Amino acid sequence: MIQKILIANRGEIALRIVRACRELGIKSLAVYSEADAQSLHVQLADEAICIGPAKSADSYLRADRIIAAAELADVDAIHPGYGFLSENAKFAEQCESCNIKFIGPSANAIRMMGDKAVAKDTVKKAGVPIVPGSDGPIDKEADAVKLARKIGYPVIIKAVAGGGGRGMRIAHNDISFAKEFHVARNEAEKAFGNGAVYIEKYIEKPRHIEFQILADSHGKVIHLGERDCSVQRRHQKLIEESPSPFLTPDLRKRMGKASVKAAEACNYEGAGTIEYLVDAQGNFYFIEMNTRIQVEHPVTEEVTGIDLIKQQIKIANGERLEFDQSDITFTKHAIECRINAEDPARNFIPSPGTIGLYYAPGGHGVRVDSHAYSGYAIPPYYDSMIGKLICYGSTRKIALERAYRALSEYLIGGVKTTIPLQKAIMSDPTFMEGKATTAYMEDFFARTPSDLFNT
Ligand code: MV4
Repeated sequence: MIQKILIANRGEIALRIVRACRELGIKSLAVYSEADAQSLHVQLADEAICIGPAKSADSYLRADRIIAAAELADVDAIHPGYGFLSENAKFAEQCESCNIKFIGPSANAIRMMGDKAVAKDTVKKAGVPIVPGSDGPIDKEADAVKLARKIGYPVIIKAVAGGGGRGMRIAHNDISFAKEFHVARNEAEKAFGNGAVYIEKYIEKPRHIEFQILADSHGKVIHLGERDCSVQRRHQKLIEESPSPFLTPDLRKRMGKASVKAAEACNYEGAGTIEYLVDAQGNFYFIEMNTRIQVEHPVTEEVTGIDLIKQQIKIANGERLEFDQSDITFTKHAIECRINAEDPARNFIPSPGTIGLYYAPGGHGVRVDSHAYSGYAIPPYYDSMIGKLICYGSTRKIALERAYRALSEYLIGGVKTTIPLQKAIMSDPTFMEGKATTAYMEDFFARTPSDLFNT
């Protein structure tokens, strides 16, 4: 029985896990870097141990120090949150070898889904649609052109060692293919020290839609619906919502079934997310599986009423899921706006500093997951996200209006934030009509005067 959990993370997700532990009557141990000594999760956890200097490489990424703290405080489990070591198979194994439960899937599932080629092969065998393309890396231009013709232009050339949008080139015909193929290989070699590339059918202006999965250790797997994460800037999600304004009930059912099959194919345990690209015709293609809880998990929590962090802990405790697929209802609409301490007037570079006046919005249908407070010094060493505003209601229109109202109330003095940008998006007709694809932000910035979100 898990009685004490070490939280191997920081910021709002560490606070989120402290809160879930508190409600479950489980003790929480916060680990923190010297830069986070005044962070809220340190103050609210039952116990706290400093594991090193500010730099993540010397603290939050130091598996040895985290496990030493776990042993010192005699914890039963470690919750990795997201980022840092949350998808590090070796760390998961180290926890298990020290008889500490890693709250997440097996190291094997992390490893399988962490290798893009193995992940695609695994889900393809389970009958999940993947983007048509080369079977792994392709290095002869003649073979590549032949395949490009077979797939049908346009095609996208991706670096094997790339990811997150880095090392991608698009070709529209044989002529451009020859050029882009070599450019992609040279850029990959320079950027990642690995020039291997693969090709796929290019999905034009796709939506990025992901499905939340929950799987217990007794073989039961269910899905908790989707999150539309198409509004991204430079591959960083800005807004996530559920349900997707684009999915039809039939498409939702088919994608939900595919997601459960993907999780079953890797003997998944815990909370996981299957990511897809969806084209304008409603074809969906697997891109990757995330073997961790995600930043945007509150969107699913507010739509389904299920506390995902508590579920992770219960599953790690060996408990059976207490619901069936038929019990999962999608009666609300939720929208999450990520609040980053970034300066829109300076191309959204991080804007660390000390928060002055701080007032979080509230009222019906408003949730704020944040570790910010008045007087908090935002450290410059970590991700610039300082909170998440989740607004929900019985319809998308209510959720949208509520988000705009809540953003208008949200006061964070002393630092620049993305609040003005979020307000501009919430009142943008294209977004309000549910027409945003992954091409939306580029189009938004091209047509929106910057003084609308630079205030
Ligand atoms: C694609 C694509 C279109 N066609 N693959 C970008 C990062 C990585 N997650 C996958 N990405 C894409 N892969 C094919 N075959 C378009 C993107 C893409 C994208 C995907 C999801 C969310 C935002 C995106 C922004 C630009 C491009």
